[in-house]
Amino acid sequence: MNNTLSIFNEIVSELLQDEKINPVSKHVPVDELYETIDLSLQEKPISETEFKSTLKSLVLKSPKTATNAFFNQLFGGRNDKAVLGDLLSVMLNNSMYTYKAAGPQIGVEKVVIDKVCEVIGWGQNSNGTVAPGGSMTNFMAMLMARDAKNSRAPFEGIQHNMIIYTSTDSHYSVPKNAAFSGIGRNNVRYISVDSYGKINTEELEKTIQEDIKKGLVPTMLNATAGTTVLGVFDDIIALSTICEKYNVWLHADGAYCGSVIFSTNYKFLINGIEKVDSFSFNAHKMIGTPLSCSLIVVKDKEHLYNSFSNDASYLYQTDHDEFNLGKTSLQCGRRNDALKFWTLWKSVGTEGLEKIVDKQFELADVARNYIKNNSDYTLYSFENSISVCFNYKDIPAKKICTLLYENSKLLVGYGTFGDNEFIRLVTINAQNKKEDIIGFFKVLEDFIEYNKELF
Ligand code: ABU
Repeated sequence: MNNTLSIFNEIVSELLQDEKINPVSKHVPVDELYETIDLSLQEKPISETEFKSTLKSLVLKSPKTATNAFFNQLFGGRNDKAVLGDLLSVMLNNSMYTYKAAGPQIGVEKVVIDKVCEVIGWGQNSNGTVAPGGSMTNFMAMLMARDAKNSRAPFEGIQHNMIIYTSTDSHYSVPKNAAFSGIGRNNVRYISVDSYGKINTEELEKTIQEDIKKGLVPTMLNATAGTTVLGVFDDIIALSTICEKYNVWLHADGAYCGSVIFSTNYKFLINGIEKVDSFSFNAHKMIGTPLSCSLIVVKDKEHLYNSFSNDASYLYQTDHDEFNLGKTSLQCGRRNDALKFWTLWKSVGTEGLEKIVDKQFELADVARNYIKNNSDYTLYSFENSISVCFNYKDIPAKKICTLLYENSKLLVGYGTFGDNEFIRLVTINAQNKKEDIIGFFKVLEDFIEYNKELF
């Protein structure tokens, strides 16, 4: 193992050096992938030297997500204390279903979940768990909503036409989860959004009333705290009033921006979060832990047991079920994804998490101001969002993003809102500085200036 760890250190040192010189890995076109890196598997073992050199090649040619040139998705950067926690979780290889198999690691997850519930303002009756990503925590919410509506559903299957409500700008996991849960994709109602991208509450209420008249069963509303494109927050307080009135489970999908709960300045964006039935957020997004670390918390922990607990005499062989986390999780075998969040939180404190969140909004302000002060740009997104959406010189966004990628300059994506397609710059890497954001625009402008023939 020590020898292998020294290979790990050697490769990682080289990667860290390389990231400084080449913040974007050279683009490997799909049709050249297998010629560029030897990924083949063969019958016989290979030498240590060949093994190491292949691994290095693989690592150095993979997209770099921790540098100041990665803005493509809703994560980025590298937090050393969180990486340490994740590496230790791999080394320990505990499985989180029982206290017997994970011991103090169970305490780590429980402390993280309890602290999140405390930050929300919930008491002892709340609880939560960790799952491999926002799609999965949203799925857990839908299953709990289904079972809360009809406690026979987990035993007999869906008996009624249950209906799910979500906005047109919500995450794509909602229809997938409706299919997985047996509720069905056709039973998802997509409610339109206003000019800022927030779900229309009047249309929502009207749709619920129409469904009730048809004898359908309104079951869950999926609210969004940070839509994937514009980074907009639905109005939780208004939605909670509607959900209470019609007995609809309210889930807040905060995968992208739910971490604003840690910020005194920005938690107003999810005012009323204590009123929801369930809330999920990804620490691997705004908090900056390595992938993946998605948390779901519920106001009433009974729902977790009702939907996810199952006896298994070969597994649960000790008492104290509160510490046998398999009773409340989606998976059976499950790594400790809470440890990376805990190591970070332990080292920087809640104040440190607040700084991480606030920095992203500061960087977004830098980007928005740059755009507003330069007439070559058009801005499409709004204040209090870490998604900065824009076009440059009316050049199609897709064309700019694709050429920047293929020429190994920057990784950034594009999105749409209404009839507009634009570049989406996500300032989620709190390790970036103001200069990195200005640098992003300079790289983009220079690339277009010196490659006019491509545009
Ligand atoms: N849930 C991941 C969303 C990815 C993206 O919008 O970039």
